Amino acid sequence: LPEPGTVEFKDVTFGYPGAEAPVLSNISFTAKPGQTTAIIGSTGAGKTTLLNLIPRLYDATEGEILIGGVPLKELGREAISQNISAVPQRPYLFSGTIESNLRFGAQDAEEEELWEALRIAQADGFVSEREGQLESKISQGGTNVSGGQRQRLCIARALAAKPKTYLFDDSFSALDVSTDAKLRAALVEPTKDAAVIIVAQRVSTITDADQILVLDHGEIVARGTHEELLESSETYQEIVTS
Ligand code: DUT
Ligand code: MG
Repeated sequence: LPEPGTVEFKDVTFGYPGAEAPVLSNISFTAKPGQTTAIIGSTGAGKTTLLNLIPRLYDATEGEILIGGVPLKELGREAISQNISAVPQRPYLFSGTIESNLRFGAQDAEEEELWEALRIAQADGFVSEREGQLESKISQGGTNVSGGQRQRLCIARALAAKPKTYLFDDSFSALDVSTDAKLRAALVEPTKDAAVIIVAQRVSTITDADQILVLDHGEIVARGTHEELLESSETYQEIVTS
């Protein structure tokens, strides 16, 4: 059996209910623990849709997705939520405290572990400056923190859960280039045994990924490392220079 946390797509095709054309066609890849798999492609290419199939927000129309060698449909909701942390493209905070938001998926974490997650996510600074710190109130939807702060709190929440698989949907885009670089450097150690799948807009976020999948109109049109794709893929070259 593949290692726990491994994500395998086997010839996956998906169309939204009621839509005529599929949004994803014949997607096959393996994301291994200890590796970063990056997905890049223009807006509407199907990147978010692909990630959303992993925690079963939707089910594949054809083909199969396996986690640690087990088909998603046999895994059960609880195992899925315990093993996979997803940071969605529009990260969501619910009304409560910073702590209650971080504990979603990490109920038994020590307070020190929450701070460690905040440090990695480059969020410890602004949390420690807020009155009440971990007890500071978050309004419904997280409207009383900035977009970049919300993104980092959601990354901290994902880290606190210590999953085997991480899904980051464009999670670094609201950060300035320097915070983005610091955060990704800090992520290396805590995610080193997990399968990490990153959707990115900025090529600089993914140049060191173990494999990059180039998605275009719902198909993987090229794959490889940054250096390989610079040589082999016109679509990738266009993304890099755009
Ligand atoms: N789509 C739907 N219904 C949905 C979500 C998306 O029909 O609920 C369509 C819109 C688009 C395609 O699926 O034509 C792919 O959308 P997705 O959000 O997966 O694209 P993306 O690659 O994540 O785009 P972006 O870079 O803008 O986030
Ligand atoms: Mg998207």
